[in-house]
Amino acid sequence: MGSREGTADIGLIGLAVMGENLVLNMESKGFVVAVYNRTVSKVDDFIQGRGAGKRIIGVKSLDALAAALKRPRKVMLMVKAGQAVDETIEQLLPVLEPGDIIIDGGNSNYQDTMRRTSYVESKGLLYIGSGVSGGEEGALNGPSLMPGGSPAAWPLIKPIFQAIAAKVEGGIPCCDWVGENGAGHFVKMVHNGIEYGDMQLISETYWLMKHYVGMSHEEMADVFDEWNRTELDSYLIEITRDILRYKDSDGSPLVEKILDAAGQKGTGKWTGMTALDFGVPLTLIVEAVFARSLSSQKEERSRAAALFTKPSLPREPLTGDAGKSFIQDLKQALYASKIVSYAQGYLLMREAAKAYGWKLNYGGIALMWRGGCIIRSAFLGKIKEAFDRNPELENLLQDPFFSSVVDKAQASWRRVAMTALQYGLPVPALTSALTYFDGYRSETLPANLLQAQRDYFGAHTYERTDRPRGEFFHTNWTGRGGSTSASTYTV
Ligand code: NBP
Repeated sequence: MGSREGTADIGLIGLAVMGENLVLNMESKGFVVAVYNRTVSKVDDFIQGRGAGKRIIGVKSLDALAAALKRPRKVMLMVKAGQAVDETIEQLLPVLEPGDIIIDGGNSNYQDTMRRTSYVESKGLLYIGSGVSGGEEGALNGPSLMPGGSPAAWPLIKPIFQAIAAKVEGGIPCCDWVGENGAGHFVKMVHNGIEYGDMQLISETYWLMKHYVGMSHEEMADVFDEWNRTELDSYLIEITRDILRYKDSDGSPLVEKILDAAGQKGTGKWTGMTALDFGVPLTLIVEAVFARSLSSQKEERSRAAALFTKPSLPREPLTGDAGKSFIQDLKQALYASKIVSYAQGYLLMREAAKAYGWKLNYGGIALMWRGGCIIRSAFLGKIKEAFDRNPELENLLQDPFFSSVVDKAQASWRRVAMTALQYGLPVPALTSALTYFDGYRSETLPANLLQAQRDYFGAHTYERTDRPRGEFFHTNWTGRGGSTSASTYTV
């Protein structure tokens, strides 16, 4: 390790699609970037290609990378999530010094980030695990960045991170400190789960427009275009409009030629698994993950389709006032379901924050997602306002703005759900959101019977409505069992 300090503001390892674009973004904001890639030929390719003539220093070893950087060194990893991150950290530790910062910008599991933060800190260095959202285009022009990890590292990376992040009204960067250790990657995971939910909701809306209302692709695109100029203004609505307008070479809509078998990379599943671990009813996102799983069983669905009678759909398209009024209902149903999805996502973050001692800034998170990322939307501004009104907000559904929107949407939402159920059109996200809402707004639920069943077969005990909470009772239901109860515990 040489004692002379280098000139680069930051180093980046991993010149694949995300890494390359982030480097170009950093350079365009005036930072000098040193770049390294495991397959070193890619360094030359980049320096001679997209990086030519820019303040980018290509290096062929990690020693050279360390020597190229100003102190404290900041090294950002944009390598494949998983083992590649651990391996790269191991190789970096001997060439870095205490006080230097390792940043992982990949889609890492938040628990890995928690482990890596304490490991890297135990070596005297600082660690950041940051969610980076917005894909290739976001990386180049301004992603949403969600950094967490060692708090002492934040002031040191903040100027670079906030300079390269997307900006919303008033130049506010879509990047702020999220919290300690794995908080940044946790919030990114929830973002991805919400993305699954939003995409599924929009797809279900399209399905009803197509099969129940009988709309053409141009008509559907026009509706999404109109919605995009209202409270539903969002990137995903916008691209849905463009996708519906897109024609294949034969002039027909390309979307209808795309196989209805959805892929997934696992971040929605992680969100669902985490919700199960925390006991948070994240019903909409989990339904969205399962909807992808069911869609991917294409061949089996084809066999099942031949077995059952199909409910018959209206023969004629729903035109005139009936059509217009159903589209209005759909808009309300989509909006209300989306509110439920975000409410559930925020509940998950709240539970995790409690468990891990993170002080999450919920309004700030909405702002980080407001621009740059896939779920960017005007709606997130409303979430920010809700947390500004009440930073301790228990559930978004309790905010006066959101509760009034959902209350007004109820009748439409129910009409849409009933129509879908009547005609056998599967809309799991829309209906699960409504079912969650009905459960949430019900002071009483049939869990009294469920508790009786548990006590009947397992002596699991129950609390009584006529006694204070926390007192547990067991009944000898059959007269055969004893009076010993099982210990109570909650999972
Ligand atoms: P990939 O996820 O495809 O990873 C490719 C990079 O990882 C290459 O630079 C490769 O080097 C390097 N790498 C691998 Br693979 N194994 C390595 C190892 N053991 N040691 C060192 N380097 C290794 O790239 P990406 O799509 O640019 O994504 C980078 C990260 O950003 C991922 O975590 C991804 O999930 C996340 N992300 C991606 C997107 C997106 O839209 N693509 C969006 C947001 C976040 P090589 O050239 O030598 O093989």
